[in-house]
Formats: sequence, C-alpha cells, structure tokens
Amino acid sequence: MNLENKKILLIGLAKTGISTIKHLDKLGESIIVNDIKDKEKLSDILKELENLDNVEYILGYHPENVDDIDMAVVSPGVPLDLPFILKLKSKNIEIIGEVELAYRLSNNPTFIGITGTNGKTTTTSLVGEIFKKSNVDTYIVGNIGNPVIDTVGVANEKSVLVTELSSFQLESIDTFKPRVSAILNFTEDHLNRHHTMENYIEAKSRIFMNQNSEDFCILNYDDEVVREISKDIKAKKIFFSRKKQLEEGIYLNKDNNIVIDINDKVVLLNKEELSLPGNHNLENCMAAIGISYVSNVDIEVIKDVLKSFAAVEHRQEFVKNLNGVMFVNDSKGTNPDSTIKAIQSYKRPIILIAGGMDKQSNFDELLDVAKENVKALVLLGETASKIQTIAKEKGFKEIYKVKDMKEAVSISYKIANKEDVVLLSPACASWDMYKSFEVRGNDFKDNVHNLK
Ligand code: UMA
Repeated sequence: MNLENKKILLIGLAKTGISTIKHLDKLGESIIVNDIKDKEKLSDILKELENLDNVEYILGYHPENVDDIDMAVVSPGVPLDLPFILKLKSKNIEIIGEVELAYRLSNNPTFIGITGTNGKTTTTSLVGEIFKKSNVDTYIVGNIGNPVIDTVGVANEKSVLVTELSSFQLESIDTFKPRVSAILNFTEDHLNRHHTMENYIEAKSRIFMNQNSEDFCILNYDDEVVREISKDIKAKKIFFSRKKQLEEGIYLNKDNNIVIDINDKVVLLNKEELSLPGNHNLENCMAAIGISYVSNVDIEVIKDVLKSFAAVEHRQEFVKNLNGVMFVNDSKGTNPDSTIKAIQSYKRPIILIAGGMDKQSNFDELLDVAKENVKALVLLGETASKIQTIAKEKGFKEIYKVKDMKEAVSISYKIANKEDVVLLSPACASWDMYKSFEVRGNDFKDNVHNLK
C-alpha cells in the first residue's frame, strides 16, 4: 500500500488511534488527528505521543474543512453516519478502519476472522490458544482489545492473526479477506449505532464478502439468521450444530460426543469433557474446532485445549466464594442475549446486577428468562429505571436501584443466602459510568474482595 505524500486524517484518539498514529509516524507519514474530546480530556494520551514529529491535532470538535485530506482512518467507536464523515464521503475521500489499514500494510500473515453477537471473545481466545499450543506464531487481536496494526512489521507469512471482529470494525473494511471466517450468532445489539437489525446483520456479513472458494467460513447452523445469510457465501461453508446431526460438518451425536464429519469422521470428545460450562460455550467450542480443523491443526492439540481452557476474564469469571455466596463477574455481558446465556448457566438462585448505557435494547425476553431463577435485581446506570419499569410489570418484587458498584455489591451480599450466585451481567454497555467493560468488571471484583 502506498501512503506516500498522502494527508491522512485519523479519527478517534483511544486504543486504536494511539496504535495507528505510532505506526504511521514510524512510516514517516504526516497525520492529522481528530477527536471530539478536547485537549484536557486527552492530556495523558497527548503526553504519551509528545515525541512524535508529523502529527497535527484537531481536538474538541470534528472539522468542517476537509479539503486537503486524502484518506481517513476511523476508530471503531466513530459512527460512519456523522455529518462530517458523510462530507468526506461526498468528496470521494477514502474512509477505512484500522483493521483494513493493518490488512493492507501486513506482510501476508494468515487472517482468521471471528464475528457474531456473543461468544466472539471466548472463541477467539480458544482458537488463539489452540494455535499457540501448535507452536504457530500467533497473535490474538481485534475487538478483544489489541489493535491489529500492532502486529504490522512483527507478523510475517508464517504467522496467524486470530482476529475478533465487531460490526463496527467490519463496517469499515474494504479488501480485508480472512482465510477462515466464523459467524457465531445474531441477536439484537448496537441498535443505537446501526439503527436496524438489517443494518447490523449487513455490517457483520461483510466478514465474508471478499472470501472465495479457497477460503472457509464456519457457521452456526442453529441460528436462523446465520443460515439465511449463508446463501451469499462463496467460501467453503462448514456448519456446526449442537441440536441437529448434520450430514456434513460438526455436530453432537446421541451420546453427546462432538463429531467432526468433514472429510473423514472423527469423534473428538464428549461434551462433558469441555472445560467451559453452558450450551453457548459448546457452540463457541464447536466454532473453534471448525476453524482449527480446516487450518490443519493436530486433533490432539484441539482436544487438549478444549479440556483445559480456563474462562476469559470478565466473561462468567468466578471471583470469590464468601460464606457460600458465589460472586461471578460477567461484565462483558453487554447485551440482553449475553446476559440470558449467563443466567441460564446456573441452576442456583441468582441476584443479578444489571444496567448501564442505553443502547435501545429490548429487555422483555431477558426479564422473562430471569423470572426462572433470578430472585432479585440490583440495577444501576442509565437503564436502571427502564429495566425496573419492565421488571415490575413482569411481577418482580425484589428490585433495588443503586448509585454505584459499591452499593450494588454490598446490597447483593446483604440479601444473599448460602448457595446464591451474585452475578454482574449488565446486559448493557459500560460507557455511562466507566471507560470500558474491563474497568467495570475490575470495580466489581475490587468491591467483592473488600467485603467483610
Ligand atoms: N470519538 C470521536 N467521535 C465520535 C465517537 C468517538 O471522536 O463520534 C472518539 C472518542 O472521543 C474516543 C475515541 O473516539 O477518544 C474512541 O474510539 P473507540 O471507541 O473506537 O475506542 P478504542 O479504544 O479505539 O477501542 C476500539 C473498540 N471500541 C469500540 O468498538 C467501541 C474496542 O472494542 C477494541 O477492543 C479496540 O478498538 C481495539 O481493537 C471494545 C468494545 O466495546 C471492547 N467493542 C464493542 C463490543 O464489543 O460490544 C463493539
């Protein structure tokens, strides 16, 4: 990719922006950096970048004048329908995301792309672990929290980049072509950004748009939308199912053994041998099996990892058992469906700490499921009142609205009996109260550890 003499506008100065600027600066490019946040709010980041030469900043607003820009690189969190982005588009200025930029600048590593509403992080971590255990030069990158551009100049044609891809990141790819892609599931999420479910599905479907018959796409047969969009896929399709014995693909047989039936028939292991609990994790494991199998990974390595893999931080993470009360951190549960899956993983009574930034999600189904075994709701953040109103309509009696995590944890512990689970699974993004879901999860864990 030739960036010579191009004036590049980089939008968003957080994780993605910082990594991108550092890389472009190393290449000697001149960059204009723009963020809606002002100088004061970004002071720590600006300090970190103060030694860079070719950077000009426009901070506190998005610019009106975009005349001398040749190309724009957007961070995932920046909506593509902002008026100033539309203006760039109308002037035919190329707009790409960091994933696309990293792909173009990379030295031909094998890209694996994983998307879906829920399970992305777990599947990405599982696949990463499988490749690492196979002694492959592996990088676990993308939405999981590691910008892909950090691998440019380090990864080579022997490396594998296991890339978690959000709808936000996929919206701004153009030529990105993974060797193996995977689509796990679709449920409602990010409607405040994509406006309709159709737009959300369309954004995620971009993962396979550049793939051809040499590539692979691993797909969840049990998800109706995934089945529907699979009609447009040119890559070799490998379906997995935990509900149906497929003619070809990966499935569960009547003895609960996971079977790979692609070229040969391999009975891999029993469902009970998987280290991760719950049906949703069974699906994540099946996706990871599909990705690894078509990448020619040794079956024994796949098996070993699936038997021993420990949960990902902030994803149904066991925190502490205090006097028989189990505390679980699922701060990565940032949409109702993800929280439903967490609730369904426990047979014991649950005290659910939920609420956060309003993404215009619908909480009806979550609260219907919650009636089974959630005995109390502890609500915080922007959506607390909205969830409370629906919960009352559905007959919930024990509802507590709290101001912060400290109060949420202390009330939960006060009302918990032995054998209860106190589960933080907010069903909402964290950005109304925290910088990220990780900071929210850590706040929960700190407060749990401080309980007497
Ligand atoms: N900004 C603007 N104008 C806007 C919106 C944002 O200037 O209209 C600025 C903000 O002021 C801020 C910067 O953009 O300074 C933030 O950029 P960003 O939101 O893209 O944040 P990054 O730190 O770069 O993190 C992004 C992903 N964030 C989002 O998609 C919101 C991270 O995913 C990802 O880990 C990281 O890149 C590295 O690839 C997080 C996430 O929450 C985990 N993802 C969503 C999810 O999983 O549900 C999609």
